[in-house]
Amino acid sequence: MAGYSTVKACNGPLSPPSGVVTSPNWPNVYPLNAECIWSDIENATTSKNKLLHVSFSKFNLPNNHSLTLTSSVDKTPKPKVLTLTGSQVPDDVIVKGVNYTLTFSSVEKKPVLQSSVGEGFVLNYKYLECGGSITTAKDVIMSPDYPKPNNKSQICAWTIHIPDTSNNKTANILQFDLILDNKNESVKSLLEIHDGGSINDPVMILSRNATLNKTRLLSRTNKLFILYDNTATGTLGLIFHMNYSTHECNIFCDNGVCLHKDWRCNGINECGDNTDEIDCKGPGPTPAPTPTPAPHKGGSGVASYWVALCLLFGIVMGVVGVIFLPRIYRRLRFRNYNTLHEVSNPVA
Ligand SMILES: [Ca+2]
Repeated sequence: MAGYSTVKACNGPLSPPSGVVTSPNWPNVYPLNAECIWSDIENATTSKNKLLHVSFSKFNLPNNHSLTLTSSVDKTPKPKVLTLTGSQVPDDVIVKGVNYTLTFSSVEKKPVLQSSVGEGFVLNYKYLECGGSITTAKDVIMSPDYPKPNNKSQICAWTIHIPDTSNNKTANILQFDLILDNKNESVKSLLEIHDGGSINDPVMILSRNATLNKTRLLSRTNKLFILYDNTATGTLGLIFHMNYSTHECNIFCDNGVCLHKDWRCNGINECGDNTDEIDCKGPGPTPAPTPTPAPHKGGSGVASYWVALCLLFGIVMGVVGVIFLPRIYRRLRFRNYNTLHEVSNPVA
């Protein structure tokens, strides 16, 4: 079967500052029995810890195939290992370490009756100057050198992933305030907050200058992704701090996203599956009052129509009465007299 093919030249470097790694033969299916390694070209003994951001735009591997990211941390001989598999696109990963290695394997570990391959993967990686992966329930994220302005060309990224609740009826989401501390509008840093665990999730806030403060915001899930990019040349960076805490959610869209109260029946599909816009009766959105008086007006229109019809009928009947009734009366009367006359004649 196809399982005997081998893949050469699928190894490569993880060169800074950024790059794309795909499964071999992408966008076509990858071969079975392939093993590919991409590694950080720096010498692990001389390089310092650095941050690596990994995100996926495609990911689909059957459970017996996998992608593994390993990294070492200074003074720790055992490398950190993260193994990814399955059909769900993983959240972004931000790791701090040295000597990064990515390994893709479609080698069957156990004999299987019929081997199958998945769609493969498309991975984007970027080395960062600052940031991290945060899992605490409450914290503050700050711009580099806070509260001083940042004048270095830096890219930072953070993932926040707060713990789940212990019960199934509620979920934890993030409540946060974003405060921009320098009011200089010439600042050109880019600050993005994505509503989810990946840079590919929807942008919740995007700021390119220091004119935007946002408070009491709620995320859809228990994850946020924050990107700070100060690589625009010749400008001081944005100074910001972002406080977040854990907020409990107990109403959900059908897809499991927390349904915020102000999402109901506002004409916008915020849930993603439109759950917030179904069963919208009652007070409803602004268009609702307009049709309500319309049938009422229609009703009075029908009433006035009947009044007019009755009046017209009355007038017609009046005319008919005035013109024809005397004639009919006279004719009837005459006939009666005739009859009487006829009857009375013999008597007379
Ligand atoms: Ca809505």
